[in-house]
Amino acid sequence: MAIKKNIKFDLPIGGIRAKNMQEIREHFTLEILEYARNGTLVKWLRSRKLEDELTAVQALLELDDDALFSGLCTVFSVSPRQNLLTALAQLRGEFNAAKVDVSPRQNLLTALAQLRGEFNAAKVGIKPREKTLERALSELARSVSIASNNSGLKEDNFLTQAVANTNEKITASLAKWRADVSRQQRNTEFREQFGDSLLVYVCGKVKAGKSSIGNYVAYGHGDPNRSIIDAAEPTPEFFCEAIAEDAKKPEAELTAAELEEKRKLAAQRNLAEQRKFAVGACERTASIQGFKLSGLTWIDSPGLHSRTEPKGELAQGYVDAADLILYSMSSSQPGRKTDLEEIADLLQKGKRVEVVITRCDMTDVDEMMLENWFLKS
Ligand SMILES: Nc1nc2c(ncn2[C@@H]2O[C@H](COP(=O)(O)OP(=O)(O)O)[C@@H](O)[C@H]2O)c(=O)[nH]1
Ligand SMILES: [Mg+2]
Repeated sequence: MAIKKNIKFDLPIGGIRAKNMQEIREHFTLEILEYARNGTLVKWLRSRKLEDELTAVQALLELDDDALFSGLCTVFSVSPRQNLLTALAQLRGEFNAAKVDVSPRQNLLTALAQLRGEFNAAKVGIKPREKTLERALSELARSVSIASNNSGLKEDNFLTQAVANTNEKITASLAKWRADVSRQQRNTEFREQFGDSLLVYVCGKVKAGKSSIGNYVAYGHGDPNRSIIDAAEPTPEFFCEAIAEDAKKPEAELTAAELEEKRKLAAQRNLAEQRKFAVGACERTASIQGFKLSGLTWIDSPGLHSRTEPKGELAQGYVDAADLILYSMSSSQPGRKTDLEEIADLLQKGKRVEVVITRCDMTDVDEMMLENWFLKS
């Protein structure tokens, strides 16, 4: 005959682990109902040898939830007032949890939806203005060239050299303006792929928490499971782009190492199809992943200074076109020399950079080792 073992265990309830009836009474919450239904309460009473209560609870199990709960209140001598207070405390906890869930990300989504509307409205007037600007620049260039060729002055006139110098300066300024305009246009064309949304580019070292932040913005969760992904509303649209030059060569021309890299890239692309960023992945492929959500395009760069750091034009294109660069650093190793150099470089390019410190919730192993070392010495 099998012997039933009644191993003692504490009942997690109302934020504590109850060892006796009094602790349950003082921390009584609706959790008790679930414990009664799934058999945990019966096991707990049996393990504590509380025979009378055990019999009473077993007799209640046929009842519906309301009757069962009020019966459990009687068994545990919980007064209706106490009952009310615990219900209120539980409600407050639920409100707080809901608040945490809704506020920052929901606010961001609302702001982004609004932003998309503003982008669309602004776009309507941009094309004609660009054409007007282009016409004015061509007209100016033509006038300068006519003026420089027809000054009407004799070659030995002392003003001839002054006019030539001035024209040279004007021509140089014009060339610079034209270069600025065409760079701006290239950015605009590049940006058109993103539906003119707010472009956020996340960079930082490998394991700095970049992908987790991206997933949080996309789904409200750092590493969402399938059900969170399927239920997401609005739905982020994930994409992946190869930036390694090798990725464009025909397979027959690739070396074994390049082929391997290409295979990894395909795996990475697969991850993009998973509709989230891979968290904790050791990035070894040069690819850029991102998602579009409402008025936002979010780009997750592979870690900077990683072995296959992207130096391609595409990565640079994203950086140039980005409205905001989030520079992520782990709180265990913030502000390393290379991080600061990278940030200084971005700031010099006139980019708006915000630093995000991740893993603030964690005690680093190094800190713990240091503490132990101090204790020992
Ligand atoms: N505890 C904690 N872990 C984090 C945090 N951010 C990221 N992680 C973990 O750190 C590891 C690396 O994160 P990941 O987002 O893949 O970094 P990435 O390489 O910069 O994209 C993963 O195991 C994450 O779960 C955080 O704020 N707190
Ligand atoms: Mg990552």
